Formats: sequence, C-alpha cells, structure tokens
Amino acid sequence: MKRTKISSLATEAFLLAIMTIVISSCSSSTNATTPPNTVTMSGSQFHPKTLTITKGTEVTWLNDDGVTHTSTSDKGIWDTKDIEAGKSKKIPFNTVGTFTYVCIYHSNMGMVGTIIVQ
Ligand SMILES: [Cu+2]
Repeated sequence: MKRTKISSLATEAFLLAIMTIVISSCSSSTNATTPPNTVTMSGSQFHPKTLTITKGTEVTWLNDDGVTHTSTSDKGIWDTKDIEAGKSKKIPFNTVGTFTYVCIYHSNMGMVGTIIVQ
C-alpha cells in the first residue's frame, strides 16, 4: 500500500515535469516574449516574413541565429549592414508604403521579407 502511494507521487511529479516542459515549449514557439515591431532572424529566415506597423515606429531586427544576417532594402532605402549573432538593429519607418528587403547573404535561400507601413 505504501509502495503504491510512493509510485503515484512519482507519477504525479513526472506528469508535472512533462506539463512544465510542454507549457514552456508552447510559449517559446508562439514568441510570447518577442517585443512588438520585431523581426527575428532564425533558420536564415525572417519571422514574421511580413510585418505591418504604423508610420513613425521603429522595427527591430533581432538575430537569433548562429550566423551574421542583414536587413537590406532592395530599393536602397535602408541597410542595417551586418547584424552578428545575438545582436539587433533598429530602423525607423516614417513613410507609408510596402517595403521589401533581403538578407544580402541568404536571399538565395529565401531570406526575404516585407515591411508594410500604414
Ligand atoms: Cu542572412
């Protein structure tokens, strides 16, 4: 009887551990901790690929990858130049419009994005 109680406690502890892992992995996959107006660079892709902001706000590009990336307007409007792993750069957007951009190193891998300013 005593043995049964111990094993059920162990089972509860195990289930609690699993639930904690599931909950924490869910919150990271939904980017709950990502600040607004931020484009994360990971897996040599921009996340989100299209970001809509209001005129007058800054967009932060955050490099969450192991390699250097850039955010470079394909019309020459802005260029963050190199953003090293773990670093970030901000660009202000004061003009309404749709702006496409690339990472100069990985555009051939589909590392392209769009900022829509309203
Ligand atoms: Cu890149």
